[in-house]
Amino acid sequence: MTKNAEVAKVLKEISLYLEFEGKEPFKIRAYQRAVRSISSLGEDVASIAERGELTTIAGIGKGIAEVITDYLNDGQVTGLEELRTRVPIKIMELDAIPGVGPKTIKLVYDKLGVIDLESLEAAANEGRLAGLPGLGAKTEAQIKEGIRVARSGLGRTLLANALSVAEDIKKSLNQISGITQIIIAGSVRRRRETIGDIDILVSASDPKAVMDSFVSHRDVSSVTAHGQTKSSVRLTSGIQVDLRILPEDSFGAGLQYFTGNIDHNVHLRSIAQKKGLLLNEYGLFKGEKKVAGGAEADIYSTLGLKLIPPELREDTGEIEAAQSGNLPSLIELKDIRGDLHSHTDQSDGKNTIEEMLDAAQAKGYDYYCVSDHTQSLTISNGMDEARLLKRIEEIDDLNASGRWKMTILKGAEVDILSAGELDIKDEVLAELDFVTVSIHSRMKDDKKTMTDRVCHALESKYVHLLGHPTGRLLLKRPEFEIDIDAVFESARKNKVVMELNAHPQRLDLNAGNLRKATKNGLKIAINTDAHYTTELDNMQFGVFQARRGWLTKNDVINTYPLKKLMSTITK
Ligand code: DGT
Ligand code: CA
Ligand code: CA
Ligand code: ZN
Repeated sequence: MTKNAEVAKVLKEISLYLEFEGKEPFKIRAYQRAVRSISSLGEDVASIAERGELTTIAGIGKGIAEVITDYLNDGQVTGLEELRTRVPIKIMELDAIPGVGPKTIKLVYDKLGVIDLESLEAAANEGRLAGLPGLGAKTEAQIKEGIRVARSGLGRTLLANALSVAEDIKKSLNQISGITQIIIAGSVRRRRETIGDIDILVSASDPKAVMDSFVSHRDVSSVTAHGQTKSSVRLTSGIQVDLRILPEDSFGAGLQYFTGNIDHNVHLRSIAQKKGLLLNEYGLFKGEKKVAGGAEADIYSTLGLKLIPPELREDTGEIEAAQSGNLPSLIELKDIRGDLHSHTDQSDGKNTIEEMLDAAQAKGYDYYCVSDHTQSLTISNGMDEARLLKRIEEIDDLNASGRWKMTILKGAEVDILSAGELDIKDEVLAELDFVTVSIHSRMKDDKKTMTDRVCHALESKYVHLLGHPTGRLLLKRPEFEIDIDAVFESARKNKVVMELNAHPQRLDLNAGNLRKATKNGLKIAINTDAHYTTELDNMQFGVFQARRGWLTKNDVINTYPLKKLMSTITK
């Protein structure tokens, strides 16, 4: 699926330019829709293009299909190249700043000649934004904060994108004969939410063949290093990949070292020192003698540690836990028995309820909750009470039909209004099996307002789950201001479960908050929030994040059999 993210990025850039130039809204929306559609395709867009079937993709008409073909042919889109020449701004970089969109970009370009993040930052620091029409001191301050957020994420890629790229490269390298080991290390192996670069480790009898194949992979746009033991390339998607060849008897030590993170490595090295040993990427040594190095597990066991799952290796207590034999037994994907947050074409999902249920059944789930949006989310075609009641009847019929072996749970993702009220009446909420509440509006509320609002919503006795609790979108939108400790306390009192939203761009709660939540006695539900059948696959990213948050099977309610699940959420 390596071309999808790239094509989506190009279409996104075109949509930004169209908006920048004040083109017709329908045209802009068409591109935006195409971006969403391509990003969640279950198949490589290049294969679909090869079959000449681009226009069968939802939201892709003839015009956009031609643009995609143009890009796939030579990595360029003629019209986009013209735009970039005529208006030489880094529009994607600027748009990635929270609070900055095409209209602001146009304004600061026209008035101040701002072309990239750096020149925008200079203008903001000199107070030149505040004087512009429609831009006050407050917006200027917000943009400054946005720049800070954008900088911290600059050059990083979502794990989901990096992982699919890395696995694609691994697959093609695996065809070379004489490869004995190949592992994706670094932050990808630790399943960090975002990835700086991809680190691949190989052990092979013919290193030269591996390196030659690597630097000539079809997705490589430039080669930064091409050596015997290390090569680095940049892909057309902009992602950098390092490949290292390790001798067989150092592979475990190299794997340990290049998995990281640095803090974990430094701590491990100090433990080695205390034992009179030396640890580096070639092995664990006592004087001249190598006492471990071929297998990663031997490095840890020789240091008196249980093998630490890569997701925990951040030096946040995992080394101490490994010393005392208290490492958690982490949740696994196979433990998941159902999904408790999903959408259909009843609101803003793209598939029918039957299609979603077929896809959920194919996952082998015991239960599946359909939870479309409610009325105040008008842009998502949210349901009012009448529609929701009709949906409830429909699900009763679907359950009775026996067509699906799993239990279909009646749910909704109910909007939390400005003072924490819910936008569906209690009598109707009472008819649902599982009620999720979420914030989708007024995300700029101050901390106290937002905290009170969420806590108030959790007090409703019909509420079971708080959806995507901090509202962040990775590399795009920071968490909203909220006192998460107060929310956890309210959730504990009111027996409300916290969501770990598995969407690769959300992964909300984050790892630290997950740990804190379970320490506070809360339960978690890992949900995909799927809007397409293919998005049910995102469950794996939720489980990765859960593991980074030290969660065990028992912490997560959708590992429970249905009966236990229902009794756990009953108030
Ligand atoms: P990233 O690429 O920013 O998402 O994060 P990582 O963790 O993949 O970092 P990267 O690619 O710079 O290096 C891969 C691993 O190599 C890192 O997790 C730990 C190890 N490493 C790199 N530099 C050092 C270092 O100076 N000291 C030690 N002890 N380990 C290092
Ligand atoms: Ca890396
Ligand atoms: Ca690296
Ligand atoms: Zn949702």
